Amino acid sequence: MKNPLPRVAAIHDLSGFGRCSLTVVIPILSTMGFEVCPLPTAILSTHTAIPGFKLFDLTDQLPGFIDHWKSIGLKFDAIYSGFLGSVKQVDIVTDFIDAFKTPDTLVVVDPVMADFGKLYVSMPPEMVGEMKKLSRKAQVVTPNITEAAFMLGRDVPEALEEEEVKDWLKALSDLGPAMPVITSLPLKSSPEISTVAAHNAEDGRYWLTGRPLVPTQYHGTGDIFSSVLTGSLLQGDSLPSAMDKASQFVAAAIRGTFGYSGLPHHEILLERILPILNVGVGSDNYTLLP
Ligand code: PXL
Repeated sequence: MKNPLPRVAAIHDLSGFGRCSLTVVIPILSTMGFEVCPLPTAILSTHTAIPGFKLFDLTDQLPGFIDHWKSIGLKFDAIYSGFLGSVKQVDIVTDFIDAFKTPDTLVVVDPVMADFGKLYVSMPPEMVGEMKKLSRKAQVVTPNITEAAFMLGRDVPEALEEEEVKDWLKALSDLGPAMPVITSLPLKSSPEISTVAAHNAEDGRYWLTGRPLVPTQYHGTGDIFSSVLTGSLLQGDSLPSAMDKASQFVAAAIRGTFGYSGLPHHEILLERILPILNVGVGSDNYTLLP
């Protein structure tokens, strides 16, 4: 019998504290109606922005887990990868995609490795080339502007003109993924907006959306964005609708957290906002880049 719920293989780390990766991927995709099968890449005490974090790398365990999944004939409607525990895991995830992808499988690679112009502390510089390699396997990639710059070998820009945004997206799609989506994009014409831009190489169109910037930074918002985007695409939404829903949800999550004082670790109060994924966020608000 066909699985009554679409199934997602979620290849991310499990951080015990700090609401990121699997602790946001699972609740978001479950709330959106999907069965999530986590393939943990590493187990951490907290995400790597909290000093003193402990990381247990699961590289050597992954092949055995994957072989077992193969032996029981598991099938996936989507494969969605994020934070990897080692450079070696790129080949493992590549093999996983080759083994489990069918013509109907959505493959999303979030090349989690950097933000605000810098690699995360656990990331070796070789991860940049490796994530670029992995992106070739995906239909959708979701780098933030720092990750996009690193993957393209460009400087992290202060701000971009709309024409330049198109060039960045085209360059990313030339690496392989038909649908690159860049988050936290600084747009010259809208400095007060946290902009998201996307391209669909299959129809040649470019899309923009965004929400007003809130003067603070939270961890895990990229993971929240990519998870909602993945869920929305699996629900059948178009690329601009899906990126807009994800942008709206991240904005709602930030606003639902920002009003509180005394939250020392800059994490999103996800559980307060999850139910709106079921009632639907507001109407679409995206524009076509001419
Ligand atoms: O949110 C991205 C992310 C995921 N997983 C771990 C991280 C980070 C960002 O810092 O440290 C472990």
